[in-house]
Amino acid sequence: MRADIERIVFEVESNGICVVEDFVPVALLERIRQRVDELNVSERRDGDAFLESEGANQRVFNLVNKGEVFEEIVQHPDVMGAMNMLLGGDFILSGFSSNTTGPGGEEMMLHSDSGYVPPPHPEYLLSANAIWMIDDFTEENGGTRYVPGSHKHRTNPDATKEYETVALAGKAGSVAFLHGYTWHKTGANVSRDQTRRALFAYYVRPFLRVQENHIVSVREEVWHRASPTLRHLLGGDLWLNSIGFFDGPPKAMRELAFKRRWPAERL
Ligand SMILES: O=C(O)CCC(=O)C(=O)O
Repeated sequence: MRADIERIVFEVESNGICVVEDFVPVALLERIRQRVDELNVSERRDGDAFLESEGANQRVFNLVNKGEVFEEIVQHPDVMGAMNMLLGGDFILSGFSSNTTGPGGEEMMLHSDSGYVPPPHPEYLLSANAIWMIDDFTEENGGTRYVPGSHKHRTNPDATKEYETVALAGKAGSVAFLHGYTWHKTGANVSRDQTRRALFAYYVRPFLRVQENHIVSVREEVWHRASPTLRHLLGGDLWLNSIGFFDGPPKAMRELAFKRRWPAERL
């Protein structure tokens, strides 16, 4: 589907969140489910699993490195279109993880995805999340909860206070776009037998330090087949010709700078 990017941006900026239903075609949803399930099983089996709530909740990090379906969807054109408008025309991937909640899964600490930047946060947006709902999100199964209007505060929640949250409910196959200053958390999974699988594709302005160090942790095979968009998302490009050097600027740039500094007669 082609989403209405301007509506998404308007709602995220006004309400701190926008849910787009029927975003993910059924066949794609099945491929995502299958790979998330495989990873949940294999990381537990290999003793590598990141578990919370005594194993009721499970995260899988660095998804770009763990399945071609994730390489594909992290650069989904409609997500790119929305992020482009939200994040000032350029952005990179900070992290891409799944979070599966199971019965007994506890709620997370309330936070915003820009909480590590000293408040007050700038008026412009620093980060945004695309939440891929792989199962229905409900009040019972640990659907994400958020504080409506909190993105306007441009600061972090006070950990000593209680805030009223609402459940981000939505059908499997929806994608929710979350403003990077919206206070939110994983909900408690109080269901008897429901699992909630979700993906969190977290994008930031290109001058921020990223959560996952893709330059180091993404396999060469993935880099080799990456599209220009994916390479850019993984931090493989220079930003403003000055951020992201590898042993200084590329040779062509050095020569250019050298010529500028030393007029032709002195070369
Ligand atoms: O699992 C969820 O619903 C929320 C996860 C979250 O808040 C995060 O990854 O920052």
